[in-house]
Amino acid sequence: MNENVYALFETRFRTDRDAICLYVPDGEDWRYGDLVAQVSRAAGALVNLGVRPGGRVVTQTEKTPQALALYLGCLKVGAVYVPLNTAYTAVEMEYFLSDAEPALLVCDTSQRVECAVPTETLDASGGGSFAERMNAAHALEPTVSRAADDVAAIVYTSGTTGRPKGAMLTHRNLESNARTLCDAWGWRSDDVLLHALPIFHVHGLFVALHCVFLGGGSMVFLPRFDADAVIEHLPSSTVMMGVPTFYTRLLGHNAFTGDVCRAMRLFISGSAPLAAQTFADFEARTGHRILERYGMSETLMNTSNPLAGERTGGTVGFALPGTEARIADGDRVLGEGEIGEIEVRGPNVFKGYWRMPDKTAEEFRRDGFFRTGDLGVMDSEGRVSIAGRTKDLIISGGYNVYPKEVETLIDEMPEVSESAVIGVPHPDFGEGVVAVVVPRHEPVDAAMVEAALKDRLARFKQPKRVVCMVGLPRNVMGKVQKNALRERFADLFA
Ligand code: MLC
Ligand code: AMP
Repeated sequence: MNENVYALFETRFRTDRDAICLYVPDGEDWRYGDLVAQVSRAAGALVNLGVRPGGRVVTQTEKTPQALALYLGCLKVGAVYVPLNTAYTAVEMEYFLSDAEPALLVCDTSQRVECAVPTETLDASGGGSFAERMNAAHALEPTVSRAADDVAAIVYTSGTTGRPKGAMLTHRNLESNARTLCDAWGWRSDDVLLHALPIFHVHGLFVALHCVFLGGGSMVFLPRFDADAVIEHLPSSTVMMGVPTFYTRLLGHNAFTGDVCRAMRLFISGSAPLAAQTFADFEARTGHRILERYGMSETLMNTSNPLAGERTGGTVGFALPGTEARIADGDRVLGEGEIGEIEVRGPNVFKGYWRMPDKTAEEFRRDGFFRTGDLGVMDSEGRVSIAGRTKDLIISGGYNVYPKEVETLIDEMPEVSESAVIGVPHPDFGEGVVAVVVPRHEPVDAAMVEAALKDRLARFKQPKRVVCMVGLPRNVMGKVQKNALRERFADLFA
């Protein structure tokens, strides 16, 4: 049996050929028949370019229907899809390309760099050399056979120490989570998903798209989150998924009213903590209780508040069916009400880190549970609340920023003696990146840090504020006390 997850999607697409799949504002809508045809052409183009089953295809492209066809085309030919944030600089890309050793890179023309990897372009307009190759290619059939355990995608997540790690997600991971979420969120064939997330992270790519691919319905395919555009399309949508920043930005708009949400049945939030106040304000404004769920690149979705039943602000709900969740402290599994690390096990949990067997082994317990690095607590009914992180990580607007990566670059500045990068409350991004810098002699300002990081670090990772101190607070072991810094600078963005 072919366990390629695209084979499953394709069966559905073919039965719904005439139904609209993508509503594309300022562009042509795509029916499922169009999608199938374009995916088969993308697959043909990939094979013509020498992509073989198991070969990696790295993409750094804007969000277009053609980019979607490229993603599914990779699945169809049995290749491994490796999506990357469009904000990454050429310097950051170099690492990903050397680590993934792809057979092909597809990027925006403006981001094309000299490199040894065969490169094609796909632009925001849907044009570019890859689009031309798609048009010229013969449709490739049938979908290449894959086993459930074969890798379908590698999603890079940064390490708290060292270089980013590629999480290998299998066809089974993608399929099982898609089925679980369709079921848990009551996906309907008449649902219209308002899709405003980027498609280079698991939230916008797998969680959002796969519900539509498997469960049916259509999506309004917005190139990015823009509050005005979202408000314009909400009245014709039934479901939206977003990071908390989407919801705080909508609440900041007078035009965002209960009436605008009249056709909506479900708002889902994840990727970062949804403030209890946002949950309450949203309900007061619209009558909708946002459904919060919890996941990560390595595990896809782990827990969710219920569709029917009590959705509680400040919690991420129950382990999804098929997924086990527990709270642990080292080898000890903790009881209700005790705070510890969240560990998960199930068909949603990834296969391991690409070419990093040691790192993989470190993150798994002997009984197969994966250590998430998130702190949580479980109540007597099994409802999980996130209580913090064991990993030194900042989540800004749903994007992860690893302080270590930023500190390393700041510490290389000749003017800097040492630095500590922290996240503090930010009204728009949830957490804002702050660099606390100890200068060698003269004060160091934001412009100097910005100049040093400009070409080396994606913009969203760069500090939004730089403050100078004569020394960093340390404990008796000599470790920088980031908690003290976070407290001291808690009001920086207030
Ligand atoms: C953009 N900027 C950010 C930022 N996004 N800075 C910090 N954090 C962010 N998230 C910067 C830009 O570089 C720019 O800087 C300025 O802010 C404005 O840029 P913009 O392009 O106008 O921003 P905008 O398009 O409004 O983007 C904000 C956003 C976007 C929140 C809409 O970041 C977004 O779509 N986030 C979603 C992330 C996501 O999908 N996460 C899922 C991960 S998967 P300047 O200085 O140049 O002006 C995961 C697992 C799970 O976590 O459970 O889901
Ligand atoms: P990523 O590595 O980009 O997939 O980010 C995964 C991380 O996002 C998790 O380990 C959590 O720290 C965080 N996260 C995801 N969903 C939630 C949520 N609902 N509440 C709090 N944190 C979340």
